Amino acid sequence: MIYDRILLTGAAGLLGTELRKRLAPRVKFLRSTDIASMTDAAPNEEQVQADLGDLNAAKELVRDIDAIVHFGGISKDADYEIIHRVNIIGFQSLYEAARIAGVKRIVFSSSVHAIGFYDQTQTIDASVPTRPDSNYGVAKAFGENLAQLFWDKHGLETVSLRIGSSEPKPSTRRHLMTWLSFDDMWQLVERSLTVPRVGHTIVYGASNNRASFWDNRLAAHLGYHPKDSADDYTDEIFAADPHPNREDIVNRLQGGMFAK
Ligand code: 15L
Repeated sequence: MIYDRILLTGAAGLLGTELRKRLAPRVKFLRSTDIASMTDAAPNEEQVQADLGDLNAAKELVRDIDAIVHFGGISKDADYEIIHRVNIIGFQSLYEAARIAGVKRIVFSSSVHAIGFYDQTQTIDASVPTRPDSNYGVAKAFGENLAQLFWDKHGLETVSLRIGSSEPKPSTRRHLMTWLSFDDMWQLVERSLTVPRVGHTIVYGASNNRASFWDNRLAAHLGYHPKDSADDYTDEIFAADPHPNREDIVNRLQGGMFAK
């Protein structure tokens, strides 16, 4: 990796916990932050409990930081007021604080839900217009746009990871297309912090699943080569759901449930 001092937001979450374990041994200094408390700090890790919605808190968090791995915020759909405070205002505060502090790069956990209204039969790349499926998806699309603005206007680089379903294992028909293993999720973050120049790159976050509705050729410069595959779980998933209703939005749209 080309950065020594990393801020990880959302560090107490499901993916944040995976990232803390993997980032700490590979960097000089890791500052992990979350609104929830954390334990078991690594020797080179500082843990800070903070609310991302506050610009002053964000300014403290980014002090002496080279790159940010931003996995913080609300991770499900919610009322617009909540999403607005945390995922929009909080996001903007973090970028503004990062710009002022001279942070070089941000790896942003965007989501399938920024494009969730595309049909599962369509193959899309990163150049298609966003089609959010929820308040949560609107905030992710906002985040990608803000990242683009900060690159164009201020030279602050971002890799926006449009993460599908990053879970210990795939468990639904949709996951056969959207699943992203934790190892592949880590590979995406590691590549995003290693490649010398990314500008603002949008990449789809899925493992090497045979069924896929995403084309990552526009992000080929990241050198992301997923190793895992949801295909290994096909029998299990078909047995649990032998006759999916094709009319149901969950089985029709890329965003699944969030589009309901
Ligand atoms: C997401 O963006 C959510 O954070 C996660 O909890 C899953 O629901 C995932 O999308 C998904 O759509 O599978």
